[in-house]
Formats: sequence, C-alpha cells, structure tokens
Amino acid sequence: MKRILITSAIIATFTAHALAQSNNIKLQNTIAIEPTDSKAAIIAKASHVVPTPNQLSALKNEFIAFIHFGPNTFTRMEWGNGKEDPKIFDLKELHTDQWCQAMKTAGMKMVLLTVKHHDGFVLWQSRYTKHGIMSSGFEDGRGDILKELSASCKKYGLKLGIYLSPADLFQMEDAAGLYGNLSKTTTRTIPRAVAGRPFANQTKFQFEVDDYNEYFLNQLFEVLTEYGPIDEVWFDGAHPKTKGGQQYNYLAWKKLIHTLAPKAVIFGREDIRWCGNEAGATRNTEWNVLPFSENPDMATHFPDLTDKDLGSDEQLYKAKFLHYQQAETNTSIREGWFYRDDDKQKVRSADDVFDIYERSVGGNSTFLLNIPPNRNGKFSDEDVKVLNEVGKRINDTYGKDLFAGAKGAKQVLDNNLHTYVLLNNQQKSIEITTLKPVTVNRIVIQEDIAGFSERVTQHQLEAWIGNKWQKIAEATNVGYKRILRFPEITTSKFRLTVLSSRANPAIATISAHYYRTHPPQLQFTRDANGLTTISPKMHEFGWKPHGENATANLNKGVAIYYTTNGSVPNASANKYTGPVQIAKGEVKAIAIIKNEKGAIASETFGIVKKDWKLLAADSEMNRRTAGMAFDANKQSYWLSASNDAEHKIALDLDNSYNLTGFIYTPPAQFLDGMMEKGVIQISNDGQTWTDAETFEFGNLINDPTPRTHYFKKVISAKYIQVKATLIAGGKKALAIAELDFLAK
Ligand code: FUL
Repeated sequence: MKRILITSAIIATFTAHALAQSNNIKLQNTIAIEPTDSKAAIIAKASHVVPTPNQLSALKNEFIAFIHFGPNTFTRMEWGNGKEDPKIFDLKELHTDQWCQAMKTAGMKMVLLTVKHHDGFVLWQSRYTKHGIMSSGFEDGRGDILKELSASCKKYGLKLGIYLSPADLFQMEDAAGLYGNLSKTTTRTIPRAVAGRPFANQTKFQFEVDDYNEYFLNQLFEVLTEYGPIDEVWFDGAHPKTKGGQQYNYLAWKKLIHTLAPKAVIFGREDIRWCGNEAGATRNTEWNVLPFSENPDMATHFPDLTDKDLGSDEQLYKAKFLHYQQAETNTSIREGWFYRDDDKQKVRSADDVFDIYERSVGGNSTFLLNIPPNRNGKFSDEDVKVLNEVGKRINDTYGKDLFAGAKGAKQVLDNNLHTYVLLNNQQKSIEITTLKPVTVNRIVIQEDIAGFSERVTQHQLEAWIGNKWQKIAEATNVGYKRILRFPEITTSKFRLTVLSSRANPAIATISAHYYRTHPPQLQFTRDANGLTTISPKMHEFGWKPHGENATANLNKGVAIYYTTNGSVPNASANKYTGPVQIAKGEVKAIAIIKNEKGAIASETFGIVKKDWKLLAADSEMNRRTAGMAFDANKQSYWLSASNDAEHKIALDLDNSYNLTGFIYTPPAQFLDGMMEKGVIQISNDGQTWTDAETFEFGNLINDPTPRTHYFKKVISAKYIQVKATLIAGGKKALAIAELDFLAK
C-alpha cells in the first residue's frame, strides 16, 4: 500500500512538471481555474502565478517598521474608544529623526505610521475633521506628525507607508459622525474642496459613495498627495465595533490609491496579507501563491489567514482563482502595539527580534516590526539598543557572503535575483565549491519568483564532510527567500538539491553565512506549587532556535543565574541548578557562556495558586471546569455557558494579600470567550461583593496574549471575584486560561 502511494506521488510531480513546461501558461498575478482543470493543470497554473513589480519591490524591503502612536500612547490603552478629548494627546516634543536613525541602523527600509488608528484621531492636518492633532496642544494645534516623519524619511533614505484604519470610533460615536450614519450613496467629487485649503495636486475623482466612504477617500487623497511618495497603504481588518451596517467601497479606494500612489502596495486586500498572528510566529511553509474563492481583484471573502496551511497543493485544488499575495509578519517590539511605560512593558530582546527576522524574511515573508514612540515623542533607549544590535547582527551575518569567489554556476553566485539556474528532471542539484574551507551555519536560497513563480516544494542541503555527502538541512518551499539554519560546519563543498517542485524551479541565488551564536534566550515555567524552571527557550513554531538538533551542543557550558529582587543578574547572582520555589514577584535570569552574557529574561509571577479555592462560577461547560482558570496550565481553560446573564468567577485566595494587579491569560486556541471589559470585586465573607476596580483589554482576538492590569490603588483581599462585563467580538461566553494576582 505504502509503495503504491509513494509511486503515485512521484508520477504526480512529474506530470505537473511536464504540464507546466509544455502548456505555455502566461505568467500572471492572478490565474482563474476552470471547472475542467485537473489537479495537475491547477498546479501548472500555480507555478505561473507571479508577484507584480510593486509586490516584488515590497518583498525586497524585507525588514520594515510600524509606528503606533496616538491618544493610546497617553491613555496606555491598546484600543481607544473614539471619545477621547484630543487634548489627551499631550505631546511636547517629537523626534522623528531619532526614529529614522534607529530604523535605518536596524536595516529597515520602510516605515508605516498609524496616521489614524481605530479611535479616529488623525496625526496630520486633515481638512475633513477636527478630531486630531489640530485640536491638541502639540505645536499649538499646528503640528503634523506625518509631515515631520516624511521629512525625516527623506533625510535617512526610508520609504514611507500609511496605516489608515477603516474602523473609526470617533465617526461612530460622535453625534454628527459619518460612520454608519445610513447616508445615501450619491456621486461625490474627491477631493471635496475646502475654502482656503487648496490642493496642489489637481486630480479629481467621481465616485458613487456614502458619507463615510467620501470622508475616507478625502483623507486618502490628503495623505497620498501631500507627503511625498507613499509605498504602502495598510488597511486593518480589525473592528472594535461597527455601526449601521457600514460598507466600504474598496474599489473606489483602490482606484484612488492606484492613481495617486502607483508604487504603493495595499495591505489587507489583494497585494499583501496578514500572516495570521501578532506574536511573531511563522509557518514552516509559507506559500504566497494562494487559493481564492472569488476574483481577488473584487473579493469580499478572503481565506482564513490563521489556518496552518494556506497554500499547499491540497488547498490549491479547491481554488477558483490562484493569486500571488505575500505574507507580512507583523509584531511589536514591546508588549502591545502602543507605548505604555518603560519598566512594566516588556521589550523583546535582540535575540528574539533577530530570530523573528530570520524566520520571517527567511521564510518567504516580510518582517514588519512595530516600535511605539513614548510620550516624549522618542523611541525609548531600550528599544533603540535592541534595534542597533539587530542591525549589527543582520549586517555581520548577511552582509558577507562566504560563497563569494566560489566555483559553481555563476547565475546563483552573483546575488542577482534575475539570473538563475533552471533545474529540471536531469539536473536537480547545484554544487558549490569554495576556494578554501569555510565555516557556515546559514545558507540563503532564493527563487526567481518574478520570472518563474515559487516552485520548490522540498529541498535539502548537503556538505562534503568525511569524504561523503552529508545532509545538513532540509526544508520545504523557498519562494522569495529561504534561510536554512543549522549547526556550524566547516567544509569547502556544498550541494543544494531540489527534491520536489511544482514545475522546473529557477534558483536565483545561493549564499553562505556565519552567525556567531550567543548564549541562549531563557524562559520560565512555574507549576501550581510555585516550583519554577528556567530553561533555554525553544521555539514553538517549528524552527529550532539554532537549527535542527543543535540546542544540546550549543547550550554546552551554559551557566544560568537569576535574581528575585529586581536587580540585574550577573555571575555573582544565584546560580540556577534546578527548579526553585518562587512565591511571587519578578524573576530575572541570564545565561552566561565563557563570560559572554545572554539577554535578560524576566517574568513577574502572581501569588502561588495551590491553596486557592473556587467559591463560585456562573457555569462551566463540559470538561472546561472553573478550576482550569487557576490550574497553572495555560493550555486548559474555563469556559462558561453562553446563555448566562453574567459571567463571573469568585475565589478564596487562602490568605489576605495586598494585590497590585492581575493577569488575564486568554486561551490562545479559543477566540470566542475573550474578556474585553470587566470589574474586580472584593468581599469580606465570600458572598457579598463590592466593586473595587474596572478593567479593559483591547485587541484580544488578533493578539490573544496574557494581559496585565495594574490596580490604581492596592486592593487588600482574601476573597476576590472577576466579573466580565463585555466579551470581545460580540461573543457571549467567557473563557479564562489563567488568572494570576500580583501582590506586594
Ligand atoms: C490590529 C489592531 O487592532 C491593533 O491595534 C494594531 O493596529 C494591529 C497592527 O492590528 O488588528
């Protein structure tokens, strides 16, 4: 049985191969599937779906920046509500040169600014609203953040993009707001003339749209014509709320963008897509040729981007259209998208950012890293340090090709994406011989995707070691770029073999690199009794941190030190020899190898939960018992019934504590019970409850990560109740993976 299966798989590969070569299919960005197309014909078509020149140039940016800035920077919220007084945006200084300098040093090529986030507050001098920078105290209401950023971008040679949120809470909440106001669709001229504020750009459009779409188009017109070339327009799919069945006239938006910013790619529609999470996770196989059920040019339904598999052959067989739509891996350098504070908001280490860089850029995607400026209008020092270090590592590692001057096909050694070796059934391998032995632990491979699409489905790298070929690394697709990571080897002969492909693949570049490995990143796990383990961090998402099976070797000679008093650990701190009891508070740990210090890991633990008792919970669904909300296991979660009038869980903490905050961990695998708003209640007897403090968390569905709420005043309690008052996304049940209480 097994043998037959293998044989038929091979035949299928070759048939597709033959078809793709002989069929003379035109290279296109979108190819329709006919009902009569066989599986092989579909794969042949897939291997002719190519990026547009704009998409290709966006891919070549590789590492780009996001800037989330606005009222949330001052309210410390993830999502605003649209009712903020513009004066809340109390900015006294703005240092866009400092942002650009740091981004440039990190090796980033473009920056995207949230010119309007969901709260509707605009960061530029719009003619069409007063809800923005013009009503703040910043430069007496005359400041313009987009303008200053655009000038700094020119100075530092960075491209500029804009994030303009379609969801607009100000326009929903304001009495005269335009969002969902049920206005008529009529012919509107864009831009609408405003007395005393003429446009230099004389282009005019006429669209059949309603009030909110007109407003949105007018704003797009301003930001696309008055701030220099715009290279990306980012449409967020997230909606804290909607109103009045508001629809978006995307085709009008697109027409305007294509006319005014012909080089811009559009995120959230057909050009670029979300990678499916906001945590920096990447897929082992990220395809950019994707199946669509409608023509992506007009589509209103997009594939579920959180799926594990978006573009395998099996997925493509279901398609009505095949379309090139590249992934952008977006995450924040800090916990949350907006700046909150310097000491309680964790910042990713350079190890972590560099690792995401290698997995995303080296995994057929673009890395979009958010750096939120602080309330002084600057990137905080710690963020700048991380950006500098990441830039240095990228440069040290990828700035030098160890195959330079090597023998082999010059088309793959010239670092040119448009010269290539076209492999075929006779030639499936490319051999490279260096003049002297080289020590490498990274190989970069690229396909000529513009000329031949992404075709490799499986490949391996071998090295000549001990007088024979030995497999060093193996991976699936390549596409724009694949970075293979493996334990270092020293040799002078390398061989790349394509084991399977959708059609003859065009290998455009192969380069070799060396990354000097650093002491490992650390992670903590604590059980219900408070027993805490500190260990090197493994990556949940497929790629091991230092290549296949390399961890054991690389972690040799590692010593781990930790502190529990908030001080920075060094070699004279507590030496970690095995699990330690941690009652509560902040633990910091560091790995040291031969005097070299790794990144500091830190975690603030709540009080130990082993003696907590459940007093009451509104209900529990089968096998999702209330005890799972405090069993020190983030995988299990409590789920209440959806038809309860109220959702709450009451606990006896066994002792009275001076509580300073709490952590809500939502279940990452179940997005329908996220606690967006709630109230903390306390009691003297575990029966009568009084409100102590309300809380609110934004953006839980896209980013289901633990959220900390610090209490405004210390709350002394033995009996405590958490009551949800709003579940995200209009859902009805409450789900809690873990509750933790922080105490003095
Ligand atoms: C999400 C938004 O809701 C977040 O606030 C953030 O802007 C992120 C990039 O996209 O969907």
